[in-house]
Amino acid sequence: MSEKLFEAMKQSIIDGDPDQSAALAKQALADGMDPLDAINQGFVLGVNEVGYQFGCGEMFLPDLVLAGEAMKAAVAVLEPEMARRGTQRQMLGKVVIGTVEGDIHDIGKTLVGTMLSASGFEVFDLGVNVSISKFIAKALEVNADLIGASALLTTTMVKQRALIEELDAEGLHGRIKVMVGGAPVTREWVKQIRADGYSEDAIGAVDIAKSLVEK
Ligand code: B12
Repeated sequence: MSEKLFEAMKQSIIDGDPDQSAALAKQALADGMDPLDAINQGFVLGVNEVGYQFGCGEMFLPDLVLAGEAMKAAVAVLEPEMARRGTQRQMLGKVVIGTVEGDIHDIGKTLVGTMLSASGFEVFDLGVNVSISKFIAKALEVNADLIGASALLTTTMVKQRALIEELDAEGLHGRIKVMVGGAPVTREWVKQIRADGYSEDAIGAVDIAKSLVEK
């Protein structure tokens, strides 16, 4: 039965239909489905398909915009349940998270923030298009353990490196650890820029964050 629902979820994103994606998200919750399964096995497949077709020149910017809106509508329905399911309530650490300057993709970053906060981290989400100075100022203000920097464009990934270089220059790297993520980020890149942690999804981000605060 879930297979049919997952397929409909994928299709609602490809169709760029926020009413349909939100309705399917509500149906998933009513059926008792884990909201993360709905995201990872349903909606994200649609987003990947649209991204692929956009890359091939078979879909265009308006399709990307609509797919993004449909994805956000579904996530908005699922997020409260994701947060509610987070059982661990002790404070694990503080994380400042945001999408780097020049980049306005926020769906993945917000998911990571939600999962971290559901898992017991105190999360300060600075939104999108976040400058390096803003990341660092907030991290110092709240005495953060970690900064999470998201980048979805090959042109903005370089800001992740610049953030680490600035923390190094100010003697703060070590006290404040950096985890990075976003579709174009590879392990090779993570090694190259000497980031402290990386994950390709929101569940992995929680594991990485936990291991970094324990170190
Ligand atoms: C939706 C979308 C948009 C929407 C964004 C809406 C929004 N509010 O976010 C809009 C329409 C605005 C958009 C705009 C653009 N986009 Co766009 N977009 C996408 C698309 C289809 C999906 C992204 C997404 O939401 N994925 C779903 C989430 C759940 O996945 P995620 O973001 O990867 O996040 C997960 C992981 O990466 C990880 N993660 C993410 N962040 C972090 C952070 C940390 C710390 C950690 C540990 C983990 C982590 O965990 C997340 C959860 O599992 C992608 C294609 C793709 N498959 O990625 C293209 C894509 C990213 N876009 C692309 C492009 C080119 C653009 C534009 C430049 C188009 C244009 N000509 O204007 C603009 C750029 C605007 C800007 N300055 O930022 C390209 C990038 C190519 C490249 N290599 O640089 C892509 C890959 C499409 C393609 N195939 O060409 N886009």
